[in-house]
Amino acid sequence: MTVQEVGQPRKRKEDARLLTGRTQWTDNLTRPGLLHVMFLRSPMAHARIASVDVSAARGMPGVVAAFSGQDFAAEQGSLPCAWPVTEDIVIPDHPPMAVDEVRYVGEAVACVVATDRYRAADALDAIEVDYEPLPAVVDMNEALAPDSPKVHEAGNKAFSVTITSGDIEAAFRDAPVVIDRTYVQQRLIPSAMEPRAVMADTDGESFTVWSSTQIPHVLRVMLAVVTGIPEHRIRVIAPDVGGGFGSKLQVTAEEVLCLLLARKLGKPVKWGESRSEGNLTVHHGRDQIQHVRLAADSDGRVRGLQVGLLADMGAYLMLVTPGIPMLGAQMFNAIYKMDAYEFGCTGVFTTKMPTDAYRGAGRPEATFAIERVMDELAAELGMDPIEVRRRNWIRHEEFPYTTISGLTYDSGNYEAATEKALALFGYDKLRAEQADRRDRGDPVQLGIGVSTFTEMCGLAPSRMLGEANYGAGGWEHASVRMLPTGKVEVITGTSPHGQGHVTSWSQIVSDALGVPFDDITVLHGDTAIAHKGMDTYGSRSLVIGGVAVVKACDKVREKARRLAAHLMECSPDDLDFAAGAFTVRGTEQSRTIQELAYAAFTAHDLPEGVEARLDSDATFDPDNYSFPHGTHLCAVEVDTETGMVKIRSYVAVDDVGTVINPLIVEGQVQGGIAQGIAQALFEEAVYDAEGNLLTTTMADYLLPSAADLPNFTLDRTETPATSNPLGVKGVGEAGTIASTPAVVNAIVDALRPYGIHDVRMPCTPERVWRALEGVRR
Ligand code: MCN
Repeated sequence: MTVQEVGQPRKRKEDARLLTGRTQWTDNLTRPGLLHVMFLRSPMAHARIASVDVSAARGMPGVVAAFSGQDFAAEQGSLPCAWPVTEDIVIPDHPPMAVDEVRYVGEAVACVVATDRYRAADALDAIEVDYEPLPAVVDMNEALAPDSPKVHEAGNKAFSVTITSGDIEAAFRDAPVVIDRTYVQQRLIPSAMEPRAVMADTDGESFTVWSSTQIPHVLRVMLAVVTGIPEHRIRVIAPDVGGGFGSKLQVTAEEVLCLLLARKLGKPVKWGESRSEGNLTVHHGRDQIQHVRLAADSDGRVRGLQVGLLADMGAYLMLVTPGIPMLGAQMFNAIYKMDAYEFGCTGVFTTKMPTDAYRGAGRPEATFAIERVMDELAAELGMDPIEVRRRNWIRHEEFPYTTISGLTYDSGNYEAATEKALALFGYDKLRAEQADRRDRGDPVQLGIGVSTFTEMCGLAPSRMLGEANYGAGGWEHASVRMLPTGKVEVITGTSPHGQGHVTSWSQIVSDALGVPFDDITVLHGDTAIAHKGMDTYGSRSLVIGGVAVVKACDKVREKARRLAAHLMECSPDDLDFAAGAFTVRGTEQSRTIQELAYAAFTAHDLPEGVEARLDSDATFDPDNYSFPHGTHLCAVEVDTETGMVKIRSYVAVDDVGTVINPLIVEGQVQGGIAQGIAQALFEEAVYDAEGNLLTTTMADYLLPSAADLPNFTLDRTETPATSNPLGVKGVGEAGTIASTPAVVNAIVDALRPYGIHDVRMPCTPERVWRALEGVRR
């Protein structure tokens, strides 16, 4: 009997190699004669560059070359923004190396190429830059004031959008309850385990770029567009990539400059980022001010929702910077039914590192706001927060459901996930304990936080991306080829950097073709091998790339069926396929798929129209997004004397449709929750008024370790997606999106008796303590 692979908690094929270091991170790679690049970075947030003198650096030991922005000016182009969200958006020129003006601390102004990185670093000190300081613009509200200094000539507003659905005025008119809140999504710094690294080489004609990137395919196209080097002369390889969380969904200055340096010098060059350099110059995440108004009836029914965002773009628009807040535009209404919805967003330039995609990208922000406000509504009405949600959410029998913001959710069961979570959490018992602690005036109060989230992922149907003015499609490609010996090579256009595609794609193929799991290999991340792809982000890989794999397998199986019918002299319709073999119905006569692979390879006796080799390709473009959902519950103990918050228990019941690999899914949810809790409690990128980043090291930017986090209780419900043949929904960002409001809701719940109804993130002991001091006074 063959075991169905889909659903098995297979350990990841890639891990033995990755965990023992027998692997290839970009920074481990070398080439004969490799030279090392270091960048000199602006210490000023905003300044005119009067002059850059690299001549002394050129004379330093080991230095091969040194360049300023002026030296690249004619060839470096402008870093791309692929998502002009409005017709009149301002997209400023973005030179990879600053030429005339710097607009954030960390912007590259010069570079040194030397025989080793230490000599390159030493020579940076010999470069003279004459800066003429200009005023920094750090705060979004100040940036929008008419007399604000300008980040760019065109002003500090990048774009403005308003979307309305339903009669918003009617929804608020005479509404018995209106909740009006402002929330701050602090700026975060993505911290992948492997910092960025780039190597570039040339044979004089063609170029190879190795980069620790999530997007080798997109990068190749963009490098060609930016530098003018013909696309067919560029090969991009993403070797093993140690995480990205969206931060490597980017076309970076360093990638462009390393490619240009390889061309200038005709030699291989490499740059590897230090952690502090990364904190300054990896694109940042979040950074929004959210003004949220919710109108409801006195029984808790939501009538309407109004959202106004200020989104900090930083100094430039990078690959998808303006699209990030727009990814939340249709998500604030979440799982709730309502009569009217209005969303407005203004993108603002400041003299800070640009923001862009960071795990969840726009959807954690939206989920935070609505889940916080639903708790506020419950508090206002004296209702249980679960009950308020129940009164408003889409019931399972109502799917497919088109929401007020215009998305059609294909399937879901919020009731089932919530019931399961409540039982695992011991909700009633915890509420009883909470009441008891309140009655006793216990200095350590208990808070309970709820987050019943959904998200839209699986980015994305190409047609919808077109409607949103995005510069590319959202399809994905796969090739499946059976080798002569019956083994299988899968080539995927996705570019895993920690998500385990090699394992889950093997499970999918094993079931589809009836070949053993260990007989399958998965190749990816090299544009010369995987020639077509849209890469990995937006929890898209399984729901699009995995489905492309299924479709390629379907074609391989059908080809094998025709060959089997020919060899066994029957009609293809008379063949049953099971456990990797075609059997003539009602007989013992059969051929295994491995035998057919060999027969296709020898091609001695092929039917008309069947080509040698058992292989096929497929490109899949979904009709809809993917809508995973779940219920996350968090219990915190808040010490009202010290402000210390301790997560006592955390339960997450996620519904990601059919599960390919439960171990991987659990790992994804686990890591995602950790990242969401990090926003709630620990992390914040802090700039001072002059635009200096104060959190350049891990001593200042508090990334939680395992020791800072509790054990999570994880479980699932499975409501299959109806929008793809596997029934799967994405999971890569779910935990991050769900968890932040669950934690903050819990903290606020603990403090409500003290008259507190918000604590700004991250809810550090100092912030909690100050909030309490504020009301005590
Ligand atoms: N999976 C599954 N069953 C499901 C859903 C997913 O078995 N119903 C499996 C998939 O087969 C895949 C993994 O879970 O092996 C994640 O799948 P998916 O949800 O499609 O997400 P992507 O592979 O597209 O990964 C992107 C997503 C994003 S957007 C961020 S950010 C993120 C994340 O993945 N960054 C990560 N998880 C990360 N994990 C690691 N280790 N490192 C990162 O940088």
